[in-house]
Amino acid sequence: MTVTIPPELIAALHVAKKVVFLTGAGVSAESGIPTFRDAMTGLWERYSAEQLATADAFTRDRELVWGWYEWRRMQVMKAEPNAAHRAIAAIASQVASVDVITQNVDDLHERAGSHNVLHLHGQLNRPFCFACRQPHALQPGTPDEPEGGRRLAPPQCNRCNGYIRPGVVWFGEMLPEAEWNAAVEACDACDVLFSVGTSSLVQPAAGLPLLAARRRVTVVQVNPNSTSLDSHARFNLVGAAGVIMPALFDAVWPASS
Ligand code: BV8
Ligand code: ZN
Repeated sequence: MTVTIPPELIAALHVAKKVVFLTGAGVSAESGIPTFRDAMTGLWERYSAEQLATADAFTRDRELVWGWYEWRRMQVMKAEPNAAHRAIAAIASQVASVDVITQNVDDLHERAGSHNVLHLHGQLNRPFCFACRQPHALQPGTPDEPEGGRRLAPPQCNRCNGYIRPGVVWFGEMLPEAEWNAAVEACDACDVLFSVGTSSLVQPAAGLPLLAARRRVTVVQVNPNSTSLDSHARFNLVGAAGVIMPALFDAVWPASS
């Protein structure tokens, strides 16, 4: 599939001083990580992500929720960053300032070489105690397989004996303040904002590209499907991030590719 990058976008990136990437589950799709709203597969098909990604679900059935997150963490450990993660990391060596803001809880941006990634929704590899919030050090190596394929008892806190919960932000929970403020600041100051692989459904993250759009800076969406951002983006690059992002890098910085 040949990807055409609009010349105006190439020109904008040649002079950009500050580029922001807001990414969602779609940027990890080509690493084999199912997106958040993809039908929940296999063992989890009768649950919806929205149902399980809540403190309520953990209170009701901590072993089911811990088993789901450990299964996801194991998928990420077995996955590799894809060409989209790598292109985003490579762009950081071409532009004065790049901020990567992600809704994803995996570490694939970091493993592709991106630095200071802002995780708005937490991280799978940062669990903490549900009761006293003390961080919990995970055992090295791949997590246990959930027993019977689904349930796994969460570890307990060595300070208060409370149950350890996944290090993610659940629905109804506040986003981490420092990351949120840094993300707003970056979107308020950027010359170009890319929204890559997100359905633009979850708030308040979905509002970030609008901070750039209302300043009339260049907003670029990379997604095979339409989202509510379509009408606010100056460029809608329709397709897979793993195809479009490397093609964009080659079009803008041919000498470096
Ligand atoms: C909050 C961590 C303040 C957990 C996540 C009504 C009722 C109830 C709540 C609300 C409501 N209206 C608004 C809310 C608030 C709620 C919300 O937005 N709900 C939505 C569903 C309407 N938000 C919150 O609760 C947030 N907190 O508001 O706090 C507050 C506090 C107290 C009391 C009241 C308010 C917290 C939100 C964070 C939730 N946690 N994740 C976990 O991962 O398990 S969100 C979850 O969705 C993931 O992080 C995911 O990243 C994120 C967004 O989804 P996407 O990343 O976009 O993934 P998705 O599958 O949706 O889309 C993938 C996209 O990729 C698609 O567009 C697809 O086309 C594209 N794609 C596919 N393949 C590719 C591709 N693109 C490129 N290349 C490809 N190859
Ligand atoms: Zn504790």
